[in-house]
Amino acid sequence: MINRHKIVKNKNLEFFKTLSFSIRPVSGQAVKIVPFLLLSFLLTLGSCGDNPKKEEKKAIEKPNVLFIAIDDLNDWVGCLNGHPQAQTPNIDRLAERGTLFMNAHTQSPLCNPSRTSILTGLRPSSTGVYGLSPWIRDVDELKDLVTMPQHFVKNGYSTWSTGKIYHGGFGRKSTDSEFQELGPPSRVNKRPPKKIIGDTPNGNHRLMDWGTFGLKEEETSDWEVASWAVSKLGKTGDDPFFLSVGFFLPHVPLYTPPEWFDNYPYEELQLPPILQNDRDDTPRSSWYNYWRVPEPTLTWLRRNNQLKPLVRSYLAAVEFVDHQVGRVLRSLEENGLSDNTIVVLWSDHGYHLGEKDISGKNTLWDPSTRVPLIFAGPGISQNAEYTLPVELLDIYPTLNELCGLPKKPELEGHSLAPQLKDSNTPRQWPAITTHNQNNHSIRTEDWRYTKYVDGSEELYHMTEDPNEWENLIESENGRTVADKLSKWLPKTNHPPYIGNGLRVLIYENGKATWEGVEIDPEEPIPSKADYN
Ligand SMILES: [Ca+2]
Ligand SMILES: [Ca+2]
Repeated sequence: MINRHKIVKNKNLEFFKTLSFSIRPVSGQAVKIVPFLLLSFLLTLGSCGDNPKKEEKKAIEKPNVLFIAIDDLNDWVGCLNGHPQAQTPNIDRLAERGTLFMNAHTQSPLCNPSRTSILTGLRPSSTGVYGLSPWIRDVDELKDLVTMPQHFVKNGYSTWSTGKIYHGGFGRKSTDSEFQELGPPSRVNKRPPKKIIGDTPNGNHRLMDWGTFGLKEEETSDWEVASWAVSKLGKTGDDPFFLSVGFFLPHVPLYTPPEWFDNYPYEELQLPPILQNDRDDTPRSSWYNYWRVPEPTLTWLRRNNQLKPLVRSYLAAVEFVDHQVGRVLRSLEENGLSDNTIVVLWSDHGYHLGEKDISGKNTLWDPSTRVPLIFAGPGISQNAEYTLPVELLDIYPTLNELCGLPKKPELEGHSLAPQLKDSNTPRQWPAITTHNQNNHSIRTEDWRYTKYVDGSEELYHMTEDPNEWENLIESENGRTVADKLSKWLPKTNHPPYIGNGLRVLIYENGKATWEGVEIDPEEPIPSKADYN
């Protein structure tokens, strides 16, 4: 069993981590798409899935799907042991009545590319979607992809969605056809009169805030989202349904009602494991995907006494969102739907709260890549844990198989149905996380091997060093292990779409360009920059 924090009870170590944020407002200007290679195989996706006739559909017993997404939730979940104080009784209960993946990883440590990958079933390196844009329907090469909910509609399901499923407002325009019915979106309903933590680096982003003020549960967006889902579950109709419910917390700003902070008094608060000078053995290019981001570095958090408030606010937000998940799961139960509904719960990526000198995401280490993934429902083993690496990319083919939908061979993940039946079933693939073009990380049970676009590398022994503190690439056997793992590096490295450029790294001729601005080779790394 993986337990990054268990090993780290050494008193000399500092504990922490940071929150995650992933949505930046998309600028008003139209997204400019630069068409690159035409992947004709992607276009063939549009022709898949015949609509079964009504009578045939009734003859096939199809389970419903409750698809629960949580934004920026790392492994600080009770059943994942990511933080000793994390309290998530409802998610833990769901894990007990299903199969919990202890080693699930995102395909990209950022909202838009991760969600695009989950919902299209394709890797970021295959689609070229790496940044906070584009929306797939704005790209000629991708606009005809049949996403997971569309595949369900084609096969007789009613599809409803509320909250954040695609990134930002993607898929929610009246002209979009991602879902048949939409509930309330995710948003920040109520803010304090001014930011609680004061000005933050790199533009004082308004989402970059946390803490408590007079906020009531009913005033939060996640409460609205859960309430809409609860009401839908009370009137589901005859067709099988695919209901997606996307929660926003623990994405920043971490605003939850004051009572949710009670379980985490400062005197007892445990910080995550942090090693002084941990980044000394990581390459400069490991910073390139985190060059000028609104999420504060550890340096800033310490200087401004914000590390503890951040950890506390994150834990409170995790417990709050768990409570909303519980409301939805209770409604499923009360409406007699639990026995015929596959529940899948996932987060789009993790979040650092101080580890590796940063807060936020955008990295290729476990705090950014490891996520909760739970399946429960008919035919799924109960109280089971699966320990080998799996990918969020696997959700689409898994649901296809569990619901008896036509296979889509072009999907790049692998169905987890055999592992859901028997959690001892082996699996031969590692989990692969990509951030921007040609930065990949390969995660096996024992190892993490990362290769950045400039050729620099990292290697960690995950079972002996779960905090990824010692880069073994220069060690005696490091080369041999790395060479063996490098066979998994994706061969396709689709160029990025420029779009609004947010969180897009371009690397050409030895020069790195972050969000359209070239990185000066002399510029200090973010944790040592003046603004921090
Ligand atoms: Ca996210
Ligand atoms: Ca280190």
